Amino acid sequence: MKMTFRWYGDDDKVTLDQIRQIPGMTGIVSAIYDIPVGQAWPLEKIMELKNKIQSYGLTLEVIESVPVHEDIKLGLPSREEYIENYKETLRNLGKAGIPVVCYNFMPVFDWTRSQLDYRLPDGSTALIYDEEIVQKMDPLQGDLELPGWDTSYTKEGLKNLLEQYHAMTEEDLWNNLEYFLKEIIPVAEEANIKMAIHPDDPPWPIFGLPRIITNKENLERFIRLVDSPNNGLTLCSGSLGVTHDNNIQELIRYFGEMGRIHFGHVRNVKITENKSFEEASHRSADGSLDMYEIMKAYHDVEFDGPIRPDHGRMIWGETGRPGYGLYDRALGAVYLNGIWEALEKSSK
Ligand SMILES: [Mn+2]
Repeated sequence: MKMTFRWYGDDDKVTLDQIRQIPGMTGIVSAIYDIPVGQAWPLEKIMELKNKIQSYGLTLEVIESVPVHEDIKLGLPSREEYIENYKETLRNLGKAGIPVVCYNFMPVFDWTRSQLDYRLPDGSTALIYDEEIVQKMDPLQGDLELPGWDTSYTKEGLKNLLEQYHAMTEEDLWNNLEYFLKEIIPVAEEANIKMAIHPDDPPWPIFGLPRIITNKENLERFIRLVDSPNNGLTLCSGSLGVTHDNNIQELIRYFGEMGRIHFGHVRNVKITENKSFEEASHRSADGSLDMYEIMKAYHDVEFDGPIRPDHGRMIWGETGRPGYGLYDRALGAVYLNGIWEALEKSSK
């Protein structure tokens, strides 16, 4: 297991200098943020990112993410050009020696929450999701902006996009995903890159849009679309773990044994009622997931890839990007490293 930390580049309030001081931290998860979705990433920019991270004694372990253009998800004729660009990006990442690429296939909206600064009893703030509130939201009314959302759409553009998705079934989305994978996985194989799809967050349909990377059955179906070791998963405990229907340690054992987990997002989440949840500290007792069992599953399948703490609360008066402050994620990393040390020593 390699402990890594997400870093949003030079605009991130959290610096590489701070990240390198977290005990046991060895790797960085990052991306290039100033290239429009769908365009190819030049090798020079990738090398610049990689070298900068290395100059701090850290390794660029994962690109999170190379975003997939909506036209690919919609299966429009223009997808051909965007898929070619995606392949070029993968070839360049391969030349730079980047081992893992995370991406997702969620229509329009990335991870969705109803509130970003919900106050917990101890005074810290966390991201929460209330299904009842989200049900009442209308993205076309423009009455909300959330971090995963691309706010560059005009109202007209968003309306048009949503209409196209509303005309699609889940099977259509599966077909478009399969088409994409059949094009890019052979390139990933040649470039020696492990592709790691991130599950949908939350793992059920929102705003009437299809969502498919949601549970064991669908993860299995995904793996079989293109049966290659380079076609794998980002196992995100906090995304899949917001429903009792998903048993995270079982998923880690099952897909880990198959060698198809290429990246682990490890965080806790507290299920408050059906389809609603609060993000918690990483500690088992603070949420609904058993982090010891999760780390034990990774240990038992001899997982040697990167994992990272995921969203943290805002604590100690820190301000900044919701979910991505320094302090609580650093505590999470050290906690997970502590569990790992105990697993290592007790298994000898
Ligand atoms: Mn995640």
